[in-house]
Amino acid sequence: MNIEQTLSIIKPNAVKKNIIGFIESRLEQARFNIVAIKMIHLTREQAEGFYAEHEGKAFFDRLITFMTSGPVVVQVLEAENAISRYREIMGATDLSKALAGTLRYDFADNVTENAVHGSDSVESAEREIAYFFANNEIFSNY
Ligand code: RTP
Ligand code: MG
Repeated sequence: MNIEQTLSIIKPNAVKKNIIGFIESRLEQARFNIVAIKMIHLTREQAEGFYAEHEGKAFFDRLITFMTSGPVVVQVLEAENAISRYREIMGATDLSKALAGTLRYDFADNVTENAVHGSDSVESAEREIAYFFANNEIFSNY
């Protein structure tokens, strides 16, 4: 079994829509275990550090302004093949390309305000989880 952990963020637009529980319910139905969770309002510095790979891109400022516009839920999901499976459930970054039944199809407002984040590789998952959580805040089942 390839058990992985991935970092998930419920972004400010989804928190404002009052659908945190709805998203968590879908994730639990899909057999993800929530093994760490907190709500935070990111500072600009925190958001810029988290999205450092996108610095210099045309959408960077818009992304940082959005991600600091309200509180987010950051969490660690654990499951078999969690990284790719969670990205499938999120759907495409661009709302117009997201498949029906995905979280972004249902809850994204546009390409920037796309409701959820998920790590895109084992390396980024490790970096992103450590960015928000200490080891003793993660309650792995394995
Ligand atoms: P994420 O990192 O948030 O899970 O999303 P992703 O991998 O699907 O997309 P990525 O390319 O990493 O982009 C990070 C976030 O930047 C915003 N974005 N805006 N053209 C645009 O205006 C644009 N492109 C990306 C989105 O919020 C995206 O999730
Ligand atoms: Mg990404």
